[in-house]
Amino acid sequence: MAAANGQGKRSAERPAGPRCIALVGPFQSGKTSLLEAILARTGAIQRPGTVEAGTTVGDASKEARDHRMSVELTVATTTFMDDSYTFIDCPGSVEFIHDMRAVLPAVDAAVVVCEADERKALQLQLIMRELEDLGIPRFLFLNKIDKADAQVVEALRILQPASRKPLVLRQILTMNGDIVSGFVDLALERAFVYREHAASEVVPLEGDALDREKVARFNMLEALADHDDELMEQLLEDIPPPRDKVFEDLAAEMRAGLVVPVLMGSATRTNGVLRLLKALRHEAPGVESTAERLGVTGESAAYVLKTFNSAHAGKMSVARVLAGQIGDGLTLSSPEREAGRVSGTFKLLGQSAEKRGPASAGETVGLGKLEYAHTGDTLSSGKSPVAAVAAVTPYPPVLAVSLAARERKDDVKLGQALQKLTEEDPSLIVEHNPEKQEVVLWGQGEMHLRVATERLTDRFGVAIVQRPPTIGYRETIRKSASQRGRHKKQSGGHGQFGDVVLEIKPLPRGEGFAFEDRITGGVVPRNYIPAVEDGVRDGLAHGPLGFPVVDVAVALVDGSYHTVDSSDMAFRTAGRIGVAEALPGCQPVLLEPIDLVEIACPSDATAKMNAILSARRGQILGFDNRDGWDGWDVVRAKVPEAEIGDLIIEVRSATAGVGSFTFAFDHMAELTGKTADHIVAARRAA
Ligand SMILES: Nc1nc2c(ncn2[C@@H]2O[C@H](COP(=O)(O)OP(=O)(O)OP(=O)(O)O)[C@@H](O)[C@H]2O)c(=O)[nH]1
Ligand SMILES: [Mg+2]
Repeated sequence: MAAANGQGKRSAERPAGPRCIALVGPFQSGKTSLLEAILARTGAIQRPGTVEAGTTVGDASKEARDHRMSVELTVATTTFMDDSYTFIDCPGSVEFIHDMRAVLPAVDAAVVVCEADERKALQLQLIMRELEDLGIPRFLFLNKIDKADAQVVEALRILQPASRKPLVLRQILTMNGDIVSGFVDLALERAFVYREHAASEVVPLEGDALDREKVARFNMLEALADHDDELMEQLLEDIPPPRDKVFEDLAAEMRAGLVVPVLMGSATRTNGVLRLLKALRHEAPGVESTAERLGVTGESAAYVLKTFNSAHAGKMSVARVLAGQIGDGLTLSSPEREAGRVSGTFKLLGQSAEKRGPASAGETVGLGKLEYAHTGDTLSSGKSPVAAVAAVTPYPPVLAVSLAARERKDDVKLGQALQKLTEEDPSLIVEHNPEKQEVVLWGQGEMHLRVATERLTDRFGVAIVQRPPTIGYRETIRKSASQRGRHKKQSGGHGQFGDVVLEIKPLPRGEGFAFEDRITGGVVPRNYIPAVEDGVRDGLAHGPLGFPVVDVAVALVDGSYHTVDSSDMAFRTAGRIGVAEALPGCQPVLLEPIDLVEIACPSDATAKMNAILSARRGQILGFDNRDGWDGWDVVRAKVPEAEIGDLIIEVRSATAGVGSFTFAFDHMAELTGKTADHIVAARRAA
């Protein structure tokens, strides 16, 4: 990984070739607006659209427009000063974070778009950690400076705790009264005034701005000198370092992930965008470094960072070529499977896809019709597939909804649509539950599921009905009983006769079901006994409270038979009748599933989590420091499954959106009183 040693590569040379840059950052920080500004500035579009008017290249889907937020990533390739750049605008909402996580391994660098907003600092921390852990070089772009009332120094105080590496200011702002009017570039030592939607204009650096520049520049150089002894000496001896050396250090230390340069501007006014592009041009690493970071082997390799299914164009795999050349007609394989034959190579600009020739190392393109390719695959065209360069597992889902097609005839269509949705977004999971006869869609939160269900209707034309998923209640008994079950029917010729005596008793929790044959003297012939057991199981499938009965032992102790009229069927019926008649007298009691829940949250929210869990009948087990996460805790509790349903909504709202949890079935527990009565009554009514 590149992060360890910044002293190694000191080359300030500009890497040649196409780049792939992720735009990431907290919710609503202005990533999609920044992409728009970049595309306008580089001439890929005539003039920038706005998120408000729904005219941006990003967020072009109906769902994104409706909700005014990114609900999936946008890929856009443009050219800046003769180099090709593909920008990937990632959604900021934690519910859609998988799109970002799947992209990160393949990018050369990330631009973290953020605001000087204390409330978003934790979200920023989560994103910075992903980048730090993967060793992705990163810039911070402090956005919305047109409305910031705080000074940049103040902004740094808010933002620094989110990063484990020092944030290094590259610019300071100049003001005209209360309004930001321009900036000073600390590396160039040059002052600029902003012009809306146009390149900034150079102005003399003088007066108060010059004084502030001196201080800020010294701070920047000091941060760089921490990794460069020569620069440190120059600073100590008051020798002004040569400009080239400063740029060289900025580039080398950024590429090595030792520092995080902070640039600033306003996406909606296209301010600071050219500076950002120039920094990317000179400082962001190229595909060679990225391939090295990923340990790419082999002559051709491409990483699939997203999969789209569009109604007209079919399946499209967005891939970054990491080595070699990839284009039409090539058959690609991952280590697991053959992915298919490329049919169409496309340059992407949001929803528009333009056919083009083969793509070479560094380029990010759409590849058509790779039927068996998945997001996250490492594909290659050689005889033996190259090893996977990354494995991105989605976070476990936290919220579920039970779905059905409104009309039976759409059942198959619903299944196909769900398959397409999960192919595009592996953080959605479909669970078929035969016992409850329902299809359950699991996702990362309310909006995530909402967008998925909207797509089922809007994109795939399946009208659906939704309800909360069924909870797996059971029932058991507290008392033993002995019961005769008799089935006798005399209708015309052949009759039916089965007669059994059953002893039913409770078993310890979790033991399920046991059947015992205690027949002596052949009063029930051996060959009918399996049928009796089947009948007993039939009887236990629906207990007196309406749920499957568990943790019971049933013994067949006596009975009788008829040489002509007895049959498997008759004995099965007798077994069922015996159980059904016995259970109401055995003090049936409801059992509910209890899960072990672990909430990860910032420590100052731990007390709130305890309160939330207690209010949900949770039994708090305690809390610990979260391993490797300063200032975070993990709270553990045993919580009824019925109370976990919308837990994520409360957890997020109490943690500025950053809290999360995992859960796993732990045990079944008896439930009595009003809550139990309600559940039984609801079951009867259904
Ligand atoms: N004043 C001001 N508003 C901005 C700026 N950049 C973005 N916005 C506004 O911030 C809101 C969110 O902008 P987006 O570009 O959608 O932000 P985003 O980061 O893509 O949002 P998500 O992808 O949903 O996380 C919109 O209302 C934008 O108009 C800026 O520089 N200045
Ligand atoms: Mg966006």
